[in-house]
Amino acid sequence: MKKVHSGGGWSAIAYSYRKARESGGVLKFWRALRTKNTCKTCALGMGGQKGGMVNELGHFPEICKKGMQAMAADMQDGIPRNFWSDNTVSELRKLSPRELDSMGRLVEPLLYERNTDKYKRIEWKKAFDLISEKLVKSEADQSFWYFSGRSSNEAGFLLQLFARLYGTNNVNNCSYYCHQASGVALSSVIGSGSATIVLEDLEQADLVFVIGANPASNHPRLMSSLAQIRRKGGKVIVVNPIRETGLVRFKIPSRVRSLLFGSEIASLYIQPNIGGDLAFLSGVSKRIVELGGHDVQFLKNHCSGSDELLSHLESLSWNEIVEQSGVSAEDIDAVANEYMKAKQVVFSWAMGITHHRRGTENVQAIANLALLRGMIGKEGCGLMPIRGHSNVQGVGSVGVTPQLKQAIFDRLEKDYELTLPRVAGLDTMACIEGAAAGDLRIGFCLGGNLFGSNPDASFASRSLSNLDLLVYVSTKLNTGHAWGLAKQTIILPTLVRDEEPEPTTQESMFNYVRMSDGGPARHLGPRSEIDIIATLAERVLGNSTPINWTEMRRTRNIRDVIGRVVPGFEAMTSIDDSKEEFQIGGRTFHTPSFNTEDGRATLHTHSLVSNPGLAKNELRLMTIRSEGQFNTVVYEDYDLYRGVDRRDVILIHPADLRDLGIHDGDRIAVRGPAGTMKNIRATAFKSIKPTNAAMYFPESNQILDRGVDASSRTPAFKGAHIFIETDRAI
Ligand SMILES: Nc1nc2c(c(=O)[nH]1)N[C@H]1C(S)=C(S)[C@@H](COP(=O)(O)OP(=O)(O)OC[C@H]3O[C@@H](n4cnc5c(=O)[nH]c(N)nc54)[C@H](O)[C@@H]3O)O[C@H]1N2
Ligand SMILES: Nc1nc2c(c(=O)[nH]1)N[C@H]1C(S)=C(S)[C@@H](COP(=O)(O)OP(=O)(O)OC[C@H]3O[C@@H](n4cnc5c(=O)[nH]c(N)nc54)[C@H](O)[C@@H]3O)O[C@H]1N2
Ligand SMILES: [Mo]
Repeated sequence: MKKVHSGGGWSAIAYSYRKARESGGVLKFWRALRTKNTCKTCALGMGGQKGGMVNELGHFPEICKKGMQAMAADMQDGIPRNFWSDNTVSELRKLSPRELDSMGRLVEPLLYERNTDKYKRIEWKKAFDLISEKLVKSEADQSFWYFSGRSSNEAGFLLQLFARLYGTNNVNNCSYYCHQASGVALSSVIGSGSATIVLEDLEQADLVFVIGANPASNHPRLMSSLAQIRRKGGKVIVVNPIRETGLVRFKIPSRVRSLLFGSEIASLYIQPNIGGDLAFLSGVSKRIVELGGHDVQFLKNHCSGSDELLSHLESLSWNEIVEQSGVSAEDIDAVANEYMKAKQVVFSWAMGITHHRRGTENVQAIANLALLRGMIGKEGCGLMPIRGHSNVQGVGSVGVTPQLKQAIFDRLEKDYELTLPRVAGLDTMACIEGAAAGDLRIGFCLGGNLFGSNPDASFASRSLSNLDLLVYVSTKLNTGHAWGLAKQTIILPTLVRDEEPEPTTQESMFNYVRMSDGGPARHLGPRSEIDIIATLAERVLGNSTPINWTEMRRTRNIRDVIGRVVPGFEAMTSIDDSKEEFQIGGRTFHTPSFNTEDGRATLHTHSLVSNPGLAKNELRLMTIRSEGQFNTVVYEDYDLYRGVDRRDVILIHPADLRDLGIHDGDRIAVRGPAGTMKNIRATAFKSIKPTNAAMYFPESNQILDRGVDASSRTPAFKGAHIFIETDRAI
């Protein structure tokens, strides 16, 4: 497949046009995109009350191919009735993630029972009967509740409240496999777990670091901000083991000049080894201090731990830094010099930083670098984790975490006279391990693909198969519905955001809360998430609990409770009348006074543990997203920007192929810590740093082990070591 020379551009536009035609006509598609609903894909956020494809600063059109892909997929026909009688689960298992998604929308409740090997269609009433009877008979702490980040604040809040009043804190969301390390690290530094900036700050910056993230594919609208910064003479430093085409050059579809000629993105492109960031970031910090570029006054007035950090940096040896990061001392010096020249600096990062055993420390090291020059707590600079799902931050804010924030807990107990459980709840990995150990019997998944998002796929499948009952509230089929099956598995079909009968709200990664109007359902059959949750709660708990679940069917009533109990969400109580979207208070810092007890930011020191080097045939492996997928949902098999036209590949530098004695296109086996994948196509990829390799998530999850970052419990999806085996290829 021919590799394109820039991201975005005409190919993105032509693609969008094709998707529009497929989904029933360009006009119909355009109208769907322009409704007052929040974009369904990434957490950069757009749409809502300002209209579809509009950002919080009012810019239009904000074009994103991902949003279009998601919309077109939701506009598919329903899965035909005879599909379920014609196909067994064994047959579903033969389908790829792309094939499963393109079967269409789920429109009827389905029941799978292990002895049958088939899903059968059931009535809603039967589904609710089965689930509520099982819940009533079981121990609450033998259940767990997993949430993806697509659902609304209202659905997230209501379901976690139901789970807790039912009696368990085993409540968690996909963030535990995503940005949890960022949340834990940021809280340890500034006492608040999300971005410290708003979109306007980003656009004012004169230097932006993009570390371990590929926004050209995964957050395309961020590219217009980066291009804009470059156009005004600012700089962008990219840190990534892969030279990603779209981070080198990107054609912004909504800007004529950029569309014709392309915009340069990276002014400096640093390629560390996978997992080399901690050493690299420590190296840049060390160099800043050597050059006297640190802000002594800021450290003295606004930070704790600076003496320890400065002496620790001094003690690090340059040999160690260079060897462990894979970045030369000259390159580190160049980065330090750029940083010292800049006045307003934003640090952004994503999964290349968090998906490691030292993910939390990686994020703390980014914060150290920022604090050394006083780049948190003033306009135009700060920290920006580039978050995943469109409402992953929102569900976390409103309480979808094992432990509720103390303020939410207290207000629910005092103001609403509720008694909430006190036993510590389980995070996502603990739920999978708990199910495997037989401690958990029931699972309930509000969206997502819990099976597909797990490392060590065969363990995940075995673990879920131990459950008596697993409920999926889903919009479309995914691999979880074929491989993540309990003794009884029920799929409840649900409406997507722009089909909700009542308004809902979502929170972007800039802590901005938007409101979606919802809209007409495209299919008869699916029910709204709120309706499903309220019905179950009514049946299991009844309206005698202090919460009246029947009233909670009105999303406005849920917003009222959220506004009263969740700190920073006060404006929720009036949003139905005012329609005013809002910035959550107390999270963005334009003065250096932080949410910690003493108002100071904390610097952390990190030891560099020397790594043993690579054995023969051994490479470092990262698992990544292609341009044509959204997590476990694959829309296209090709990866346009990387020039790869299939997914059963491992991307390896040509120099490594030579050392391994193999050729581009050869079939090999890849042995990882939890398994071996055979019949993988070795693919020459000169954009990756030698000794590093990449495979696609979720297919490669079968070879990854369950190792997690100790502080945040985020799996090391990008921290595996693998062996290339040529003798067991097929
Ligand atoms: N189109 C699309 N958009 C998405 C998603 C999607 O699947 N598809 N998913 C959404 C979600 S939930 C998320 S969390 C985000 C994910 O967004 P990203 O984090 O951007 O996605 P990834 O592909 O997992 O990895 C990003 C980059 O990390 C680099 N990388 C890997 N290991 C390392 C390392 O050790 N160090 C450094 N410096 N870099 C490394 C890879 O080369 C890759 O370019 O995107 C969201 N948006
Ligand atoms: N190896 C490896 N593994 C990874 C990663 C990696 O980079 N490498 N990334 C990790 C990350 S960052 C994440 S976030 C997780 C992804 O974790 P998840 O969020 O669990 O997975 P998704 O694939 O996004 O879930 C897709 C499904 O959500 C359902 N859905 C879509 N819209 C809606 C809706 O509006 N409501 C409801 N109820 N359901 C809906 C559809 O049925 C769809 O099939 O995977 C993690 N796993
Ligand atoms: Mo994510």
